Amino acid sequence: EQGENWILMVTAQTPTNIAVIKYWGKRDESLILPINSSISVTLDPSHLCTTTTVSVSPSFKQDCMWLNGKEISLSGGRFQRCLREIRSRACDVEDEKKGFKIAKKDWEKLHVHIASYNNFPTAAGLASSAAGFACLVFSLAKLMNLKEDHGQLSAIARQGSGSACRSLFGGFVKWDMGKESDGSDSIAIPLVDEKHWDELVIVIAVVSAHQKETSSTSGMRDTVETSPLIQHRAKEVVPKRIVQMEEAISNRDFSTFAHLSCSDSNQFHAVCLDTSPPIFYMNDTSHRIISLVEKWNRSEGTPQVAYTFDAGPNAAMIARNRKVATLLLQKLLYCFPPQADADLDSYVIGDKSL
Ligand code: 2P0
Repeated sequence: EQGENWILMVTAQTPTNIAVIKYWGKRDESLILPINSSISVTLDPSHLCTTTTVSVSPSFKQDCMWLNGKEISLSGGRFQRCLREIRSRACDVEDEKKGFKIAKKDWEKLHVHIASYNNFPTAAGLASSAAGFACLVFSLAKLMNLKEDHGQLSAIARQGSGSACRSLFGGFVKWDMGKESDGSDSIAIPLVDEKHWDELVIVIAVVSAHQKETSSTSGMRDTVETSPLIQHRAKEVVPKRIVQMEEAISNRDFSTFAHLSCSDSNQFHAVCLDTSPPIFYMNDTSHRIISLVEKWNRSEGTPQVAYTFDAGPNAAMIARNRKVATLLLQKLLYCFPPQADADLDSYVIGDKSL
C-alpha cells in the first residue's frame, strides 16, 4: 500500500537560445502568437542554461516555485496556463516493481514544487525566460508522463514565454508563426541539429549584468502599438529573411548567415527606436562592439564574425570557426581590457573546448 510519505522528482537542464532572426511583436497577447516567424541557435548546455527540479508529493499543500533559491509567485497567468496545459495532458505513472502508481485523475489533486536555477544573469537580455519556461515545461511533462512530442510541448512553452518554444530543440530552430487562431501550429521546428555546423563558436560578451529597464513583453507591445516600421518588418522583410536564413544554414554559407544576422539585429533595434517612447537596449559599449566587428569584417573582405543583440546591451557574437573566435577574444580583450573599470564584465565562450 502506497502511503502519503513519498516524493517523486525529475531534474532537467535546458540551454538558452539566441535569435538570429528576431521575434518582436505579438498578434495574440494571451496565447503568445507572434507577428513573424523567427530563427535561433540553441547554446551548448554546459554554458548558459537553466536547471529545474520538479517534485510531487501528497504532503505538498500548494504549488510553489523557487528561482535561484528565492520563492517566487506562481499566480501569474503564464505559469498558470503552462501548469494547466500540462496537468490536462498528464498520464498514469507506474512502477510495478515498487508497487507505485499515480493515476491520471490523481494529478488534479496533487501539488508540485519547482526549484529552478539560472547559471547566468536573469533578465539581462540573455534570454533567461526562454531557458526557464522551456525547462519548466519539459521537466513537468516528464514528471507527469506526457505523451506529447517536443513540437507539441513547444506550443505549451510558448505560452510561458514566446522565445521559450525554441529551446526545446538543439541546433538551429525555427519558430513558425503559424496561421491558426488557437496557436496549435505556432510551434518550434528543428532545422538542423548541433552537429550540422559545429565549426561555429559563440562568444557572449556580458556588457552589463544589470536587469534591463524595459521588459520584452511590454516593449514589444509598445512597438506593435506605435511603430510605423514594425508592420513593414513583419510582413515584408522577415518572411524573405526566414527563407534566406534557412538556406544559408543548410548550406553553411557564413557570409549570408552573418549578413542576415547583423541586419536583423540592427532592424530589431531600429524598430525599438521607432517605438514611442523609444526603447534603447544597446549602450555605447554595444555600439563599440558593432563597430569593431563591422570594421574587421570589411577589412577581411568577407565576414568573420556575426553579432546579434537582444533586449539588453550584451553582445552575442558568432565566429565562423575556432581560429576566428580566438582572434575575436584577443581583439575584445585589447579594446575592453578587463582591469580598471572595464565596461565589459566577462566573456562567456559558447564552446567548452576553447
Ligand atoms: C528573440 N527576444 O527572438 C527576441 C529578440 C528579445 C529580442 O524573444 O513576451 O521574453 O515572453 O513572449 O520571449 C524576448 O521576448 O517575450 C525575445 P514574451 P520573450 O529572442
